[in-house]
Amino acid sequence: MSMVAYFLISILAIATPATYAVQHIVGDSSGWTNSGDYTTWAASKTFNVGDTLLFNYGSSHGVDSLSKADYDNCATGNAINSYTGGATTIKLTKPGPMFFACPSFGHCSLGMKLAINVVSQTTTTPSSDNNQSPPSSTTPSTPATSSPDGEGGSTGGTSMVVVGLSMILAPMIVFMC
Ligand SMILES: [Cu+2]
Repeated sequence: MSMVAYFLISILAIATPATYAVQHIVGDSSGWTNSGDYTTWAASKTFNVGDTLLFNYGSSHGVDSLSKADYDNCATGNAINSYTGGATTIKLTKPGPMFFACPSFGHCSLGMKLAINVVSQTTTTPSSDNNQSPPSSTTPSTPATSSPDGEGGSTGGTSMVVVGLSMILAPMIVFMC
């Protein structure tokens, strides 16, 4: 039973970092309103790739995904995406900045706008792979230069077989005696 528990805990410990995702409720319990301060709200959060944003709002509001320029100018006419319905979930699929505002007239100017920066939890993994690539590309040249020693390698292999056989045979001889 304890082995099973240990096994399950081991799996969880391995699986958890990969599947760990947070749902950020914009504005927390206050939701997405024209009296919120989303700069302060976002400043206290870390937004990772794989996390989600949940906007909860009343029927007089909406959520537009905007470019930075349109966000800065509260110009919601060119929205990348527009969402309505009172509960909008947006998955953070890639690292980088994201900008949102309410398209209702005047709401963005009142502060109903949100800018976040999405960061990748796996940023260090690709760079370490890149670090490993150059050594692996130089590795094939090493056997190429040592190929003239191939005969020495084969005799080494033969002696290894002899050693291996003697290691098997010696106990057999001892056993038979
Ligand atoms: Cu609004």
